[in-house]
Amino acid sequence: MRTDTGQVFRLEDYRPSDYIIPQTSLTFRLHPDATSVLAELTVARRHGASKNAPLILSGDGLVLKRIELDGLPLAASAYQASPDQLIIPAPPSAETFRLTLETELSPSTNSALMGLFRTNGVYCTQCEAEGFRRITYFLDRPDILSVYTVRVEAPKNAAPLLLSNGNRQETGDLADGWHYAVWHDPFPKPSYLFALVAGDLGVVTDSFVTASGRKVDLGVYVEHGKERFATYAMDALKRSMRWDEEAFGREYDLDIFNIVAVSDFNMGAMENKGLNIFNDKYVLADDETATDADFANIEAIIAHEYFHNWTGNRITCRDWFQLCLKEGLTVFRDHEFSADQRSRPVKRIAEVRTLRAHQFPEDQGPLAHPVRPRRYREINNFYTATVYEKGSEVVRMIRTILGAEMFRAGMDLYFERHDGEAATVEDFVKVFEDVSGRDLQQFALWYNQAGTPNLTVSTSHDAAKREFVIEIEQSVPPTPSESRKRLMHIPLAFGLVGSDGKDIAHGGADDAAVENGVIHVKKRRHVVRFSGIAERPALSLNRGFSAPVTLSVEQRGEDQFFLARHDSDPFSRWQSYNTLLTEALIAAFRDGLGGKQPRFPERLVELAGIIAADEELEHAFRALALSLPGEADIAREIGKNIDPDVIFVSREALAAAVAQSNEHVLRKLYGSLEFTGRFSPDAASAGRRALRNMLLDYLAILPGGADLASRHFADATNMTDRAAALAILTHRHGETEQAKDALAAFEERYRADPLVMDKWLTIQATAPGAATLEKVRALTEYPGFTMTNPNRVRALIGTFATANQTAFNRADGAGYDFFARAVLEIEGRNPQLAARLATALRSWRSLEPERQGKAREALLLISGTENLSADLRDIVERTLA
Ligand code: B3K
Ligand code: ZN
Repeated sequence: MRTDTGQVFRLEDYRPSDYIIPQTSLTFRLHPDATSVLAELTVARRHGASKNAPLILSGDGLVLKRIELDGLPLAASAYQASPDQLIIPAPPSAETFRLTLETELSPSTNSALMGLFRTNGVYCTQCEAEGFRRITYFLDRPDILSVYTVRVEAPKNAAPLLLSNGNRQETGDLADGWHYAVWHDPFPKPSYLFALVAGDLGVVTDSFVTASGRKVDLGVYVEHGKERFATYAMDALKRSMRWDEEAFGREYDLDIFNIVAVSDFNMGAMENKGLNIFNDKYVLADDETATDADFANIEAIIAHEYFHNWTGNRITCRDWFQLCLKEGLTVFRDHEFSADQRSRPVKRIAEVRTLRAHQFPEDQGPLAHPVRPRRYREINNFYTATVYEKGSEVVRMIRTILGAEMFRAGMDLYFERHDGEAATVEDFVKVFEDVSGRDLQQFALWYNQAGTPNLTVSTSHDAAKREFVIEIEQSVPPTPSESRKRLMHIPLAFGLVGSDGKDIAHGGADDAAVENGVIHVKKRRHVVRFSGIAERPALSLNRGFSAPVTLSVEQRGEDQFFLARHDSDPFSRWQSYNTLLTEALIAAFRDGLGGKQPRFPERLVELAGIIAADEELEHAFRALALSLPGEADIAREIGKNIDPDVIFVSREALAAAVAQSNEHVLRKLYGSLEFTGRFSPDAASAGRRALRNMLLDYLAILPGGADLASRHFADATNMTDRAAALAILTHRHGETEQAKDALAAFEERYRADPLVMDKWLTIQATAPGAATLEKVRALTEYPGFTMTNPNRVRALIGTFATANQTAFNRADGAGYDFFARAVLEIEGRNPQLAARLATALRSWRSLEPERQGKAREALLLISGTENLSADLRDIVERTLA
């Protein structure tokens, strides 16, 4: 269905609808290609709306079978129905009336995975953002809150399980082997939160008693036989429910909470009220099939969707421009949850790495948009790192500015004031202004202005005056459709670190803009003077990554080394070392362009060994510190004229230098971290594995490396170690028999498990070097691969384009061409998936000229295709603009 009208939606055009739909009753008679949907809508004229206002409902590819008003068939002249719209020009003049609609759907041919579709024989829905209109005509917008009653009818043998939102009211048998269930959700909700699942699934059940003593029945539904893989998800759910009570005072509100795992899904998961639907990748796990990263993702996503019950469902968004109101906030909440369940500093470092890897390039490229966009053509293309991740950072900054207690008071007020409403970003900011008495208007620019602010910082110390001065200058680069930027309020946590490694208790700044260890930068140029500072301190800035900015700090290398060892803020300690590594890699890149061999400062290389062996640091922290900036990170820092091959060589040279000069330490540590006890996915055990696998990555460079990795693979007792060894073998020693044997053994063992085979696909797709393209092309023919399943596509094509700098960016352009054709093939079936994949080309302008030309050709190949979906056209045209 092509519904690209080229229409642009604008924030300033928002106006309430003339009608509302207080009650919605739906009856589904399920059939693979002829499902009938009967919608009985109670429609009311909104207070103050004109009696002459037409009723205009949205559809998407619908077939209308029947229409009645207040129980009487409607004359053909009294309405206009097209697949995409239903208009009743002159609805009854009564304040309320009943509209009955019957539509017919074909779930089994719905390959876009929006609306009602089938996956592995299971009926399943996805309505966010605008999928409900593929089920029935409706006021399909988030500010229309309705109470839903849903009756599902299906043959008992094909679909013994019938689920929808809310509480189950009634079940019973029907003629001809059919049965039914009636669900009622007492909480008014927008249509995007509607869900239905019907099929034959296994279940893990449990229960949870809320803080006020109500018992909630919990279910995690998975394919039969996979129940034992769902226990971790269930455990994560219960921990999330408890945590939201403790951290935010939020209790669950229905008698039932269900999670269903399905194998064809466009995203990670969906927070439908009382019935979360998940990509099975984020539910199923055990030590044999899931890595530590998988466990952490499952925990985070289970939590995220559960937390939406309050931030998203009880309080929803007035319109889709406000998406960050639920997404940024809920990401912030799941980050805090994971930080509490695991190691806070390690979690923070990982978050910042992700933000920089995904959000920074978005903010610095053609797809840049504010956390709250002002216009869109296709809302599905705005479920972005900016809305989610930067949106979360903005919430974190509010907490930094207000302090934890005041922040909590603001959240309490938000829940109290807006429960049951469709709210806006302004409403959210206002609660914090109201509880704190602060003016957050300048701060609110973070929602409205795109681009990553840069701070240029210099310092000076006057020993005679015992004065230390910091000068900070802010600038926000221009982004598409915003060439001039306003000055922002940037909260910068900082410390002045003395030569003993302790923070200096300075006499205070001369400045009201410095509060509790935070400099509030609000002007273009900000000078802070500290008095009573006898010796020159090292400046530790943006501690904990208090603001999502880039820093250009004029800093002595000496200070950076010192902070890397002694900063009391663990994030900043990691940051200092990472900055040193990045600078060295950029220098090596420049040498490489000039044909010179890369050389690295000895101190930097030695520090890797010192950090690796520092028993005072957590294992996971050490693993993160030792993990060199990725090729894409380096490219982003260089910014333009990128030659990915030269970056690759520089990075490899640094890795080799670290391995060679620290061989003894790394080997010893590698040996000592071997673990033979029972597997546990907890953070400490995962950290130990992460460090050992990181050490293996270095040791594999040295003579005998292939044998060592091959032994590691053979001895592995869990998926984390097995997958790590396989990746290292394949990436570093791909041509060896050991690598080939390991890939074959892995395939032999996991052939029947598509989620595990996704790792096998990804490992091969991310092997560096031009030759990988042919490998990937060949793997598209692998029997376990299919272009119809989003997980398979992301595992092979997606990672090839986003995590293989050298092969994707092959100088001859063959990587781009292959990718563009794959995107077009996918687009015919699933526009949303294709559009998401296509964003992999967003940084094309930072490449060197030849590659730029080739990438542009690939983009033009896509944009020149006729009849492109709105989703893909929007991405490609903005990318080219
Ligand atoms: N709200 C969903 C994402 C919906 C994406 C629609 N294109 C999952 C989440 O963020 O929790
Ligand atoms: Zn979300």
